[in-house]
Amino acid sequence: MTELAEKRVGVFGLGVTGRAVVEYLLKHRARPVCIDEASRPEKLAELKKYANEHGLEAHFGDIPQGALAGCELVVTSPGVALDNPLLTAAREIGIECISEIELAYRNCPARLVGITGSNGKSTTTALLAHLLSGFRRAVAVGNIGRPFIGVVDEVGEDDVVCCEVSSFQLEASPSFHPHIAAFTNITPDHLERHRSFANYAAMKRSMVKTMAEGDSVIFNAEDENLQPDEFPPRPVAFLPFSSVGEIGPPGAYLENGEMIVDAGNGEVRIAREVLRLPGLHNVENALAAALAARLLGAKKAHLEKGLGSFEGYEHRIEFVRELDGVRYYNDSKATNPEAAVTALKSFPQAVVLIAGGRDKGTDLSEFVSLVKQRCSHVVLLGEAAERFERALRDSGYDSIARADNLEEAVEAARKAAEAGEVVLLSPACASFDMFESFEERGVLFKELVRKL
Ligand code: UMA
Repeated sequence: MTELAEKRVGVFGLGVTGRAVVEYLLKHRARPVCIDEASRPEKLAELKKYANEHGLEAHFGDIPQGALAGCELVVTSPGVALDNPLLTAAREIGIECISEIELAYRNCPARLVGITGSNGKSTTTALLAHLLSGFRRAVAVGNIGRPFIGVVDEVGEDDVVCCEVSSFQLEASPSFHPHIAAFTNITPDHLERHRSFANYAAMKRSMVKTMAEGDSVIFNAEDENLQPDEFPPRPVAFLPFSSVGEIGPPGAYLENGEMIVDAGNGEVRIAREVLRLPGLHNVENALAAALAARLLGAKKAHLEKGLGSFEGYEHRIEFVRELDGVRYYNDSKATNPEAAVTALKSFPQAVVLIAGGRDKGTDLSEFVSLVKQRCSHVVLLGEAAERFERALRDSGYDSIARADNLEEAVEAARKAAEAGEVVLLSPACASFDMFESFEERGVLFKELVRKL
């Protein structure tokens, strides 16, 4: 437990994470000192309103260098890079700077599962909580959109916290210790922050650094970056999963239309078709979640019922509506090219793709190749539009339109799509050039599609 009463605690960033931290600190009688570097006037006005309503000491916009000087602890938001000058200055004068998930971990009595990877981690997190909730109390938190700190006071020792963990959150989490860690896959993402793929992959794998005897690491056996000898050495059990071929025991795999799951406590077989989510990537997510669920006591009946009733995750290949024989899907959560590739692979029909947003500078070769194979037309928007268009045209693909905003993009996609085709928003980019979050982008897309 962190003793917080009467302590001045810095809160860096007042987004979803920072606000949950503020509420926790106030409840535990600490004195939050909030800083946020936002500069847009509307955002500043909204931050000031929040700070006034909660009676907070707060500094916004251009923050004075010593703003955090009197704090005993600083809790940072994931979007704030560790080398931010204000954080560096705080560390230089001996102030501990930690992530929100670290603060939550230090104060959480529940069993903890950490789920990370470049893609599939939100679905796996939501699915695991769903599987567990058939027989014990479980919550899905973390990068999925609900901060971990917000549930710490609600859970007990017998509950399970399923925490989706991003590489950003791991940066300032020295003692964060899941009892079970699951890794879906690692492909290049967030290189603008981590500078190289090697750094990014190592940051992800660092989630196991505190794990101990009796703990388990679930990993995708087909991913060369997730082999056991790539991880920091720890005395843990490694449980592989594979959608390609037999593995283990212990392990989980797909064979002849069956998902075979053995976490070292007996084999369970479940028909592939029980799972309602499309695509092989969702089989992988299900295998990972099923292994974790078995370790936490799920029986065959719990898995069967849970896998069969899971509807998927909002903003991830989410069906919106059918109009004039065209099916519209919202995949706003696809914030990198690999996620968009996965989405494109899950449709047998031709796709009119809406893509673009804040560019992360990642490699586009596989994305370009999938667009050429699967897309009848592409509508590009946002900061990335230029680079994406160049990459596509250089490869000989030229059924491309540009849109200034999402409304125009939806309209252009509607005009281009023919009956039997799919219109898919799968941006392959972050949303922050035009939206507050991928959720806001997805919600607007659905609204626009429903109005067509
Ligand atoms: N800010 C600064 N200085 C900075 C950066 C941000 O002052 O250098 C301020 C901004 O002005 C803003 C606030 O900090 O007011 C935003 O903080 P944030 O960017 O950490 O965002 P939150 O709203 O707290 O949302 C974060 C995650 N955002 C990021 O990692 C960028 C959300 O993941 C997560 O759902 C939420 O915490 C709850 O845990 C989003 C995401 O894109 C979905 N994640 C990446 C991904 O999935 O690929 C990692």
